Amino acid sequence: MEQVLRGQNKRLCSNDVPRRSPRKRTKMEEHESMKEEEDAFEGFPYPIPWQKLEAEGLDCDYALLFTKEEADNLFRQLEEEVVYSTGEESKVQIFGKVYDIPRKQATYGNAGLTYTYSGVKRLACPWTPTLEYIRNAVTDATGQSFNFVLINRYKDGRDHMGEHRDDEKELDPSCPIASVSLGAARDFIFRHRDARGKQSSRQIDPVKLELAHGSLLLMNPPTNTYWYHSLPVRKKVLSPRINLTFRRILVDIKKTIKKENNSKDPG
Ligand SMILES: O=C(O)CCC(=O)C(=O)O
Repeated sequence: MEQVLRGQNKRLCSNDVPRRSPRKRTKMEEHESMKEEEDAFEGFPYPIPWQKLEAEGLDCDYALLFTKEEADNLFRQLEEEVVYSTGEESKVQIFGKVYDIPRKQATYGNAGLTYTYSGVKRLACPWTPTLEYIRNAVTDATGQSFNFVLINRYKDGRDHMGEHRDDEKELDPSCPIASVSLGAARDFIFRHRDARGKQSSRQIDPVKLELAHGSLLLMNPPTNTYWYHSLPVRKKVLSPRINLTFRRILVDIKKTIKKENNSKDPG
């Protein structure tokens, strides 16, 4: 299960990725850092050292966005600020049957936005200061804007997420999905749509990576057309993890214009 990384051919592992460091650097470190910046993926406005992850129809970028200290603080702040769904909103519908989800979820974003997945419509709560801070850091690093975030909290390695694609019609298909991870490192697995199940039509190796504390994974188009992803159970993981997937929901332009016209003073 190997992934091809831009410019090198090595397995992606969270320890390989240099972090942004606030402490004073030695001359050698400065030199290394300048080299890293030169090697950084051109096209992203903030030159963090991205690693490319590619396979047939899969195009992802991975980097450590936050230092450990920053990531620890952000995790703590989110634990205070985020209010997770309860009742109907904390369930999913699969083939008409309603199930409790094996984790906690919350949705935040621009006013009035909704997102429907697994048969349940979710309304965005207003951005909190910490969510805005993280969203802005992701925008600085990628040049992409986001109007919505889905938050998943896994209390330990028993909480998980099954195989799925983020391919809902409401999502802007040209925008990557930006996944920020805080807390326990967890395995993340991509599986090609033609290589799922016993009756699969092709033999394509799954792509595995570990999502580290403070990391950012960009799932670029067309990844979510061809590849399913999951966060499997890992019983050895005893501590919590928060994952934030920043998305761009398509806003219905016609509805917005109609609303604006209706609210205009006729005089
Ligand atoms: O927690 C994760 O890393 C997975 C999140 C995910 O798959 C999703 O939000 O669609």
